Amino acid sequence: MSFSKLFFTIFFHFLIFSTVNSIDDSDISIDPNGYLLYCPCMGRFGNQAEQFLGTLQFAKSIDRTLILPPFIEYVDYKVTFQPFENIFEIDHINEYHRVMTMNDFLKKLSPLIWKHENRSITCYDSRHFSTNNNNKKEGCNPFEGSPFKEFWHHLGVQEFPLGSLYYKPLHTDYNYANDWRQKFRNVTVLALVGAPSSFPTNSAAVKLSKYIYFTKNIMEKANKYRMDRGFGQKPYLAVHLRHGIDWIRACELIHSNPDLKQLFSSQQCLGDKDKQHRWLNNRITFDLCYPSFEQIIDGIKSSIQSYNNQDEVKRNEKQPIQHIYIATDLNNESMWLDLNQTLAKHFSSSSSTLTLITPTLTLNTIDGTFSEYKKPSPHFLIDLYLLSHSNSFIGNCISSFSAFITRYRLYRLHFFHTTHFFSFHRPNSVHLRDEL
Ligand SMILES: Nc1nc2c(ncn2[C@@H]2O[C@H](COP(=O)(O)OP(=O)(O)OP(=O)(O)O)[C@@H](O)[C@H]2O)c(=O)[nH]1
Ligand SMILES: [Mg+2]
Repeated sequence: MSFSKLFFTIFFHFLIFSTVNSIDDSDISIDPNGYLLYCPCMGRFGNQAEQFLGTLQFAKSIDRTLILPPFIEYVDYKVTFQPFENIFEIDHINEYHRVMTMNDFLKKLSPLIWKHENRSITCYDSRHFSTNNNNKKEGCNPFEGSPFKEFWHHLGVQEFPLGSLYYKPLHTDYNYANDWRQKFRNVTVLALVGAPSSFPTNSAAVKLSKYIYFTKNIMEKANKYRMDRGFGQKPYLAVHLRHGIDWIRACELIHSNPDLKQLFSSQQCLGDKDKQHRWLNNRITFDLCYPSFEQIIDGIKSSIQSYNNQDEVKRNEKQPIQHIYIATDLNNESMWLDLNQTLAKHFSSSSSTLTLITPTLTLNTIDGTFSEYKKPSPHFLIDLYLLSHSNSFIGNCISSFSAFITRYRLYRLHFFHTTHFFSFHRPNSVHLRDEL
């Protein structure tokens, strides 16, 4: 073949290949059952992640493609957005139900099926914000309040010309699926002002955690951080300590409501109405929310002992845990020094030493020495990943951030025996294991 012939053959192939590719990209089919779009406008990551599961279950029950919203994050009190697909893999979620990224929807579908003039907004009933009766505007008022306004503006939506649709008296619950299908059969893109899921969500939705996979990007960042902090390849206990001032204030609710049966994500420990949860009558105690220093020490001691007492560890087939990773909403260095000192006393008879890895200090129990880690504290997603994948974990029964980790460990990784909570012992009689 002459050079010019070869050149044209290659050029031709390139032309065909690139054309096919571009056809593939733009050839996006439209779901005849329509789409579900919503603002994850309630709470921070833990709440949004839990309501995502309820919403996914709901989207399947009404048989619409779910458009994946970004996660809303508050950085220095400013609303910011993290595309869903930057955090979690969408292919695995697609195994359960049809989903698409917000980006794809806005770029490829919105110009076809969600043009400006076709947009309506849906809510349960009129939402009023103004305290002044004369200013009360009927409707979903989707731009009222934060992060509502920022969310729709982020999508490039300034207006819903078709106005508000109400779903009252229905509920955003899969048991009402048929009514939803009927009622909104003519609405191609059902845009909801908030997540169509309760919080906390139902126990069937909790199990959808098995479709949650972190992206390679998050995994690599977390593993790099782990190497940087000197415990790459080492087994570790990860603890989630919530003790910031806002958290303590939230825990105070328990003192003022002694009969409280549910608070935030307490169902991860105390169960819901599910028959399997026979410890339902357990009351919420302050210690579950805000464990004392002694309870933190007890939790760490018993988790390490139960891991290191395994036969495989004793036979040297598995390394013992010698690293404790502390993820927290408040980096309290004096507390880390106290923890290190107290753990040193408790573990003085064992031959091994412990290393505590906190956001800014790495401490050693053998001689109380510590070094400073001068780089920025980890982003909460790094903490989330490292807590989720730790060899042993201790969480907070009330925290929805902990609840993400608990669900992920139980339903995705099947880490039952190494998932613990501060100040709480799951009764042995109740084992979720059978259903995993
Ligand atoms: N980096 C980091 N941030 C955390 C940790 N725990 C909590 N946070 C931050 O605090 C937020 C907690 O909010 P949620 O995710 O809703 O969890 P929650 O436990 O229900 O807390 P509240 O919203 O305060 O009720 C997270 O989104 C993080 O920004 C942690 O261990 N590490
Ligand atoms: Mg929360």
